[in-house]
Amino acid sequence: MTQRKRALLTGITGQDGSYLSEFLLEKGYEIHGIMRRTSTFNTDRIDHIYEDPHSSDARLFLHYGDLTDGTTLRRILEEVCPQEIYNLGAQSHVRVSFDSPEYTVDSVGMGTLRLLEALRDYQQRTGEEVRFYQAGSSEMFGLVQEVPQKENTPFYPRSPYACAKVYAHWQTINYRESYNLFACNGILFNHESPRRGETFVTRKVTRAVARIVAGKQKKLYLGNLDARRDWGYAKDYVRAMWLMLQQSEPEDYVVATGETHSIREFLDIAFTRVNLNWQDYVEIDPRYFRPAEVELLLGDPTKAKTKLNWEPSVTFKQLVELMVDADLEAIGQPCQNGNGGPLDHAMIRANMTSFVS
Ligand code: NAP
Ligand code: G4F
Repeated sequence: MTQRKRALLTGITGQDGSYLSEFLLEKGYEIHGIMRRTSTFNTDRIDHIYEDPHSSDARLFLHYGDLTDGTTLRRILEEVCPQEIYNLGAQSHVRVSFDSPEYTVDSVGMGTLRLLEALRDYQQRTGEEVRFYQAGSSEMFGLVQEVPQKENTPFYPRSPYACAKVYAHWQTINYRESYNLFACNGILFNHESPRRGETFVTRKVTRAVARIVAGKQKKLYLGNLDARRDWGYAKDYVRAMWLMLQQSEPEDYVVATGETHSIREFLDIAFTRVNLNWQDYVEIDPRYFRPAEVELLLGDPTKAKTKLNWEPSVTFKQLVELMVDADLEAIGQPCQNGNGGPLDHAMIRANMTSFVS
């Protein structure tokens, strides 16, 4: 009987970790995820696929660990003996990285190095190949040196987070070249979903739209509305991660849609979905400005399309609308994707009034 493949994921409780776990389970993998111990449950995104580990059918296992704790990472690697590692764990919020630069760099930069070191020793000792995926970011392009950005576009990081991702990127290449590791960098542009963290701008907007409709929120405070991002759908992007590790040679890939849109365009589609005008609700709060901003990101996914045969399946408008609909549904409001007609403007106003009173 052929043994099923085992994958080890850091960041399994995050947006991408949850989608990648679903994807790998469908492919027949056994999944081992590293999660942080927290005082309240942090497994919402994976609860639906979690099975009692005592069950003989269980294929998803969780291990307590932290990217800042190299001993534990090493121990888990030795225990699990995976064929593939996906390093998705990170303090991934760019604005927060300005407030907590040391911790961000420790988890993102040093965390990757700790994993690579553990992997290098493991592979040397056992002779078993373990394929490694590093979750790189378009933030590394920062003050962009070329439009659109490709695999060989020079980096110009503009935050502690992006500097740490650049460090992790080059360490991954360095370990590939020095120790013959099968290690790939995915340079992923922004990807979103209903599982996106609530403080990233897309989810902040779609969640606010639903709360405004439900009368639970009156205003939405945002920062720079002129920034442009290449936004795709997270489910598509985890497929690209897996594809990278199935190739004959380890290489680095840009994963993007090849379209860029401003926050204003995102707002337009999100509020129009519920027949509202965003200008009536959005206010600027300078505390959401960043000490250094990344104004424009636009990726060139040609290499991923040709070599991985990867394509995004969701358009920008579909992405915004599916996120709005999911947040409406979560808050118990009728959404646009069912058989109901457009939302009733009067009902929204009524809800607002009841909130105010
Ligand atoms: P996310 O939702 O913020 O998830 C981050 C994950 O990392 C969570 O599981 C989090 O655990 C975990 N984590 C945080 N600090 C950790 C630490 N010290 N040790 C171990 N785990 C830690 O991020 P995502 O959107 O899924 O992104 C996945 C990866 O891709 C990240 O590395 C991110 O930087 C990178 N990336 C994301 C995008 C994007 O647009 N989403 C684009 C490019 C690159 P908790 O649940 O306990 O917080
Ligand atoms: O949604 P954001 O916080 O995402 P950002 O900074 O682009 O980073 C995300 O994508 C990266 C890939 O390029 C990942 F590596 C990273 O881990 C993360 O997932 O902000 C997007 C833009 C920024 O220009 C920001 O200044 O939206 C602008 N923005 C305007 N108002 C805001 C807000 N961002 C946030 N988070 N909150 C606001 O109120």
